[in-house]
Amino acid sequence: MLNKDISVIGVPMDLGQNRRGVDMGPSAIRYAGVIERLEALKLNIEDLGDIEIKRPDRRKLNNEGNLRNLEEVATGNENLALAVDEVIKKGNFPLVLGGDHSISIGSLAGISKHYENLGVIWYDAHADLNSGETSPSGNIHGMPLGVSIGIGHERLVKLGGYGPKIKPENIVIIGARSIDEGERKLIKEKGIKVFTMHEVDRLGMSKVMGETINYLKERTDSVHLSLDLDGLDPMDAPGVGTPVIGGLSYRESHLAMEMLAEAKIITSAEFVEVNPILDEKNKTASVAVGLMGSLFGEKLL
Ligand code: HAR
Ligand code: MN
Ligand code: MN
Ligand code: MN
Repeated sequence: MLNKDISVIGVPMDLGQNRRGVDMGPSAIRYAGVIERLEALKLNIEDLGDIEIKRPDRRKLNNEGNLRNLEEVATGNENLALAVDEVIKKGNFPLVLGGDHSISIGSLAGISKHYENLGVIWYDAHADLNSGETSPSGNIHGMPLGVSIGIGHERLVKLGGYGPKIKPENIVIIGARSIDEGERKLIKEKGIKVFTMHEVDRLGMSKVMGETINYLKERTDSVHLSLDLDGLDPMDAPGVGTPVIGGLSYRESHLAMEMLAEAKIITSAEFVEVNPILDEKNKTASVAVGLMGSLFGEKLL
């Protein structure tokens, strides 16, 4: 990792989906020792605390236009975008702790204007390329990557005052195994690079990451890592709202982070979808913290 100055931002957001508890993700990750773990690597860590997320009366929330809690999700993400923007302005590395994956909309709004050609690694069981038109659930946490390339509601696509944020060819999705029909179409139409579980099985994680790193080095000037804990297998990361069997292992995930650390290409990161209510003794938060350790250069020997 080139940047040794890290700013941690928590986002207690659960409005991008239906299940309670993911708003406690930042607390669970802090409790699992993220600050201490990174300090042990001789990095300069500041913890900016949590972004303010409104706590509306759940009974009054609606699902207008198949976009659940659109206004609340957008407002929270505007706050996050401002905070992330400040962190980059002062030259720090933003490390964002979720919260459901809708927070990627705010992260990318704060990050992408600082670079000509931001790349994104989307480590996830899902492609998160839905819009109100294609989503089977209306949950905005299934839409942030689509929003980033300009597909979806104006309120989200233009969040932070500009958009789209990312070029489709600057995206690499890793670990996908639950892809909706509309997402499949979009992947083909836009030529988005995806290593599904099939490719991970066939090539192995070492080759997948090698190809990912080369691909992004050729065309981007910075890379945001968006790591959804449900990218991992539910046996290793049970505390997530939308688990999908047959995922990336704990070891594969550490290897991926270690290779990113060696390649020194990551300039910002978020770890999302940790839900301590659904977890087993904070296992998923601990796994997340371990992966952050590897991403920031922790070695076994
Ligand atoms: N694709 C489904 C939907 O749009 C499921 C979304 C998955 N949830 C997440 N995001 N955790 O990766 O509703
Ligand atoms: Mn996701
Ligand atoms: Mn997911
Ligand atoms: Mn979820």
